[in-house]
Amino acid sequence: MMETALPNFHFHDLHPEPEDFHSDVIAGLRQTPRQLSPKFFYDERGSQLFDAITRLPEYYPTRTEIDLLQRHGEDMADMLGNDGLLFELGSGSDTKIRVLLDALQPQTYAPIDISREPLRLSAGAIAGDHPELEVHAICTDYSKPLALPGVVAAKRRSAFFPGSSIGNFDPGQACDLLRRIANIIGPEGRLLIGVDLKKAPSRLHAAYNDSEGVTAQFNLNLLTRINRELDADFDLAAFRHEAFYNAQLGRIEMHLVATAPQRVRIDGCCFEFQAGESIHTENSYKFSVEEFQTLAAQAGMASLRVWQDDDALFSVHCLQPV
Ligand code: AVJ
Repeated sequence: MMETALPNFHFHDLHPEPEDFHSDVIAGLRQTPRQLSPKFFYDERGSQLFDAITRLPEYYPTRTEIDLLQRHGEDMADMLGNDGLLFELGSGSDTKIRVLLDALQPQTYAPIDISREPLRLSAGAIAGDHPELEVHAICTDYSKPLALPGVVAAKRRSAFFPGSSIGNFDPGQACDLLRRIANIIGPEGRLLIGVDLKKAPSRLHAAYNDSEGVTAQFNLNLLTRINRELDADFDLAAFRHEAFYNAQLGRIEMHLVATAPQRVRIDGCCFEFQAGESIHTENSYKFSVEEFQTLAAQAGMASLRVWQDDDALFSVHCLQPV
């Protein structure tokens, strides 16, 4: 591949366990209620579908966050500082980092993602377009403890964690993840993090039940991936997408609901589904500014600045370990 020949592009494959998918799926489907991790959505097709979601009229987070980065990029760059090392967690799409790189001039950009080929492509393209930037792409699962390659250890460090991906984690896990990020960036480091805000449930509902059914395809693609990679026989026509706002827990929940009783085989294991039984595939927590500041404080981070749009749809926080 041409990108790998670029002198400023380095790819560190930390080989996120391929067996994880197999055992996580089997273990998750054996639980009551059944569940699958949203980190598995992003195979090639899933990443394409997520990209399509970000362009939907109902899905406000991506365009609102990009607009915040465009409007306040200089302010953000002032908070993060130039010439250092910028990590990015879960860099599925490169649009946001490109906007940030227009304002910020880091010496090194180190995107971390579990999806190997999309990471290679987007990081390689950035290296090609920014010959002065050292790009160290790191293929690993950032939801697990990180052992980062030595080449990216030194220097003034900051991290960029856009998209409200933090909302995928339960509060306890989110706190652990923020703590790990704080350890990676160190006491002088800064974290720029996108956080989706609480708002009218109808607005949230529309964002996860789009009229074109793209979110439904994205959710159902998880079963397609299991069929292909784990030698399973899910009948996709027998599951439907469900997404709703759980106000008590402050989160959107996505489920795949069996529309009829059925039996599914996954690599020799048999699973029986009753009609109406669901597989919980994703949580997407929503925060007020104060709620997120409280969470950050529990992880040992202080919120130095918060940017939000005029309609209070989305926020970007700059955090620092305390
Ligand atoms: C990538 C986790 C931020 O929760 O909004 C979009 C994923 N799921 N539509 C989100 C998603 C359904 C997205 N995050």
